Amino acid sequence: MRLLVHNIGCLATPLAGGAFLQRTGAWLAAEDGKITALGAGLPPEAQGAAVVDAGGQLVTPGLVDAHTHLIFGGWRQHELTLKRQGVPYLEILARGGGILSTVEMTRKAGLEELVAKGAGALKQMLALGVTTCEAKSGYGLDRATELKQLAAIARLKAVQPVELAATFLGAHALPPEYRENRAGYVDFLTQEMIPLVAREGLAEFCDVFCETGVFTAAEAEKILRTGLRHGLGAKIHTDEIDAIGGTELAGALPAVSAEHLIAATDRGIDALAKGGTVAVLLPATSFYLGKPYARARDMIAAGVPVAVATDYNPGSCPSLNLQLAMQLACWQYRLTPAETLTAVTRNAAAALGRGDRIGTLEPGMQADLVIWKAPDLDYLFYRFGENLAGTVIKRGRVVQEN
Ligand code: IZC
Ligand code: ZN
Repeated sequence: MRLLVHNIGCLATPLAGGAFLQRTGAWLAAEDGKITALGAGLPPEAQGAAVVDAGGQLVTPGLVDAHTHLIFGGWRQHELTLKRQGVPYLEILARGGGILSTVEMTRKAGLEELVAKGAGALKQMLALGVTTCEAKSGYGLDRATELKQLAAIARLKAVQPVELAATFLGAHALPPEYRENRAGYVDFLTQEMIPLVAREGLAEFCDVFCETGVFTAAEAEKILRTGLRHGLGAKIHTDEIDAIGGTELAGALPAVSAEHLIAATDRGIDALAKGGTVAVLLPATSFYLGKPYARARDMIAAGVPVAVATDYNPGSCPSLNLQLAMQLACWQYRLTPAETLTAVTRNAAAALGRGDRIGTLEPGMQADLVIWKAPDLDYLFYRFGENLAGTVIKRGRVVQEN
C-alpha cells in the first residue's frame, strides 16, 4: 500500500533532533504505513500509489492527545451551577460528587454503552485531526469496573482508526468502600490490580491523582513504583490545584510524564528537567475551571519537553477539541505556533512512549498526517472556533475527509 501526497503548500513538522521544519511546495511518500521520502518541487512518479492532492494547503503530523479520560458513564452538567456559586472542584469531590459521581454512573453503565460512547468521542477527535489518543481508566475504583473501562479501550483499538494508549488510573480517587481504609485501597491497587492489569496487557501506563485530599506523594510513589516493577510506565496528575510533591516525585522516578502542573514550583520544574519527564499541560482545564495557566515558558526555558492535551473528562474539561487546547496554549502560555504544534505531536508522542515512531514527518516515521483547511501554520492559531482539519491520514491511509 503506497501513498503520495503532493501539492503541499506548507509542510510543518518538528524533527526528531529538536529542530522545526517548514517547507513550501512539498510532497511526501509513504509505503506500508510509514513515510519513505519527502521533498520539495516535482514529486516522484506515483507508480500505482494512491495519490492525494493537498491543494496547496498546510500538512502537519497527525495530532496526539496525550491526556484524556475517554471512557465514562454520564455527564456532570449538574455541577455547573455549584461551580458558578464558587464551590471548588476539590470541595465537590469531598462531598461525594465530582469524580465519585462519575464513578457511580460508570459502574452502572454496560460495556457496550461505554464502547459506543467512546467510539462517538473518537469519531469527533479524528475529524479534528487527532490520530493517536491516550485513554485512562479511573472511574471504576473497583476491580470489575476498572476492567470494564480497560476492556472498552481494548475493543475501541480494534474498531476505529485512532491509535489508543491505555493508562490504568485506579488511583483517581478513594472509593466510598475504602473511606475509612486508605492503606487498604493502596494495597488493593498494588497487590491485586496493577499485577492483573500488567499481566493481561490491558494498559501501558499507570497514573495517580496526586493532590490534596486525594493521594499523597508517598502513596503515589508506592503505586507508581509497583507499576514500574510490572512494566507500566509512570504518569502522574500533579500540581493541578496544590503542589504537594508529586512533580518532584515524577522527575525522580522518573515518570514518562507529569500532567496539569498549574501550581508547579521552580523545584518541581527543575526535577522534571533532570528526569527528562514530559510536562503534559492542559490549558482547556485552566480555562474551564477559571484557574491560572501553567508556566509553560518557564518549563521550556528549563529544558522540559512541553506537551499540550485536552484532559477530556466530564468534570474539569468536557471538551475533546485539541485544536481549542492548541489555541489556548498559543495565546495563554505564549507558545509560538511551532512550539504549540511540537507540543501536540512530537512531545505528546514522547509522553506516550511513542516518540521513536510518531509525531514527526520524517522517513521511517508512521505516516500519520493532517491536511488542513489552512494555507500555513499561523492560520491554525488565528481562525479559532471552527474545525480546520481537512483530510486525515493514519498509517498511510485516508481515514477522514471533512
Ligand atoms: O472527572 O474530574 N482532575 N481528574 C483529576 C479529573 C480532573 C477528572 C474528573
Ligand atoms: Zn486528567
